[in-house]
Amino acid sequence: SKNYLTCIKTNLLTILMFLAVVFGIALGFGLRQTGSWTPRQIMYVNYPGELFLRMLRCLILPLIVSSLVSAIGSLDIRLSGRIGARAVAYYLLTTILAIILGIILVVVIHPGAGNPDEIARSKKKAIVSTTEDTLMDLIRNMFPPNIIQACLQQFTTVLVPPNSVDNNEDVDNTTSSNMTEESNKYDWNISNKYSGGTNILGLVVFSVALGVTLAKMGEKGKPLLDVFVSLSDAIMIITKWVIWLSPLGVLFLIAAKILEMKDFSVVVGQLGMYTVTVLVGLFLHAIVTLPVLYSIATRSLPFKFISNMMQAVTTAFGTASSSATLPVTFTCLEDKNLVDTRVSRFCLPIGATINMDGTALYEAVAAIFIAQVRNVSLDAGKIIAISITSTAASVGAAGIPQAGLVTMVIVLNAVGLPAEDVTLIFLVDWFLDRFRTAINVLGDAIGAGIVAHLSREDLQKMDKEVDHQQQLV
Ligand code: DAS
Repeated sequence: SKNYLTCIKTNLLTILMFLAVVFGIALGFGLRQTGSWTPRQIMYVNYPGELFLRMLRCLILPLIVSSLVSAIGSLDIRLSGRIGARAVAYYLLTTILAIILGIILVVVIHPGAGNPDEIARSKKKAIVSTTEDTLMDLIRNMFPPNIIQACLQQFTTVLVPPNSVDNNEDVDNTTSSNMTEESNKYDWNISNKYSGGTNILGLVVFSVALGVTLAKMGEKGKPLLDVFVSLSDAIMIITKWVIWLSPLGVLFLIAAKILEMKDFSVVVGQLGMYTVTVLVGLFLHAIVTLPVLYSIATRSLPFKFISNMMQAVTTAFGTASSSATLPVTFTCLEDKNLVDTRVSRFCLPIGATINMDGTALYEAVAAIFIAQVRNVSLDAGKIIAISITSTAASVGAAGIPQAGLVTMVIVLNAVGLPAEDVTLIFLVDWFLDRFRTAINVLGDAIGAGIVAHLSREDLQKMDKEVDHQQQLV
């Protein structure tokens, strides 16, 4: 009954989200009938949505840092170093394979064929960045000069909207800070140096380092680790609140976007192709990448193992939440696939938090799709930046509905795309969330199966030690 309660609660959110999208579209079209809207008026319609987006951005920093530090810090390096190492190696491998698959598909299918007016706009402001510039910038920002300053910068971005001063444009004080008359639209592009996006990457590197350090410190690191664990729980609760607000935010964001949009058929066509791209990617990852890895690692066919997990996969699809599905994932893995509980109890909670192949693939595809729609050219350096930040975004995303949307802002910021462009994919996010969550859970389960198989000698050794201890007593 608890599962069904969660299921209804989560579906309530999805139903609200769906209604918000429908009413947002209706409101947008309704307002368009009343005549043309000035950018300032559009800004007023968009304002509630802007507040919602800033709440999301406010959460990202503590969400990423606390979930990373608490998840990695809890890896009990001493007791199960080898199991932990195998689990983390599997998580990184499958996440990177998912991202590569996603990038190949979104470049080949090219769902976001450039809008004519976007092409004109981007030509005007094309800032040529070469691959090495981006890579140098990326590496430089992995180690921000001062972590505290990076944190403060991130929060000031959220609390005090900066004037979007581009490198080559003076802010014209007569118009409001974010209006640029000649482009005759609300200029969303809050320049990257304010957004703190690149600093988030640096904070991810710092968080992993801190997590590993705390894990190695054992008892001495426990007080600080406990702080991060409770911070992570607290942020998860706040994230849930904000996500409950998302229908309201989405309604106004979509209405404003529709008021602003000119050529519809292009956008609807693009979103359709984008959805197909993500679904094809998730499907291939589920029927090719994961089963092949399982067969290579365990020298056995994956069909029985995967069919035993189907109840968990469908629960994940229904709840759109890896965390809510955990009880079912445990049952399927331990009772049906007979995976050693020492491995499942270790891998599943951490996997549900940091191993999200579906989300990683989705973030990479979405970022490149938005760049295509904006007709922003992405050089190899930016593609690498998207890969790294998509990994970080999937690791940092909580196992709750629409978590991938919250951390999407990191990926967009890292390549200088306006965070507000998340609205382009709101229409389909609640739908795709189910599929990527199902893949996340399948990936966690297959990971636990592989790690258990590869660790059987270690587990037998642990058993012998325990028996030996018992004989001594
Ligand atoms: N819904 C998240 C999960 O539970 C995934 C996501 O939002 O991307 O895995």
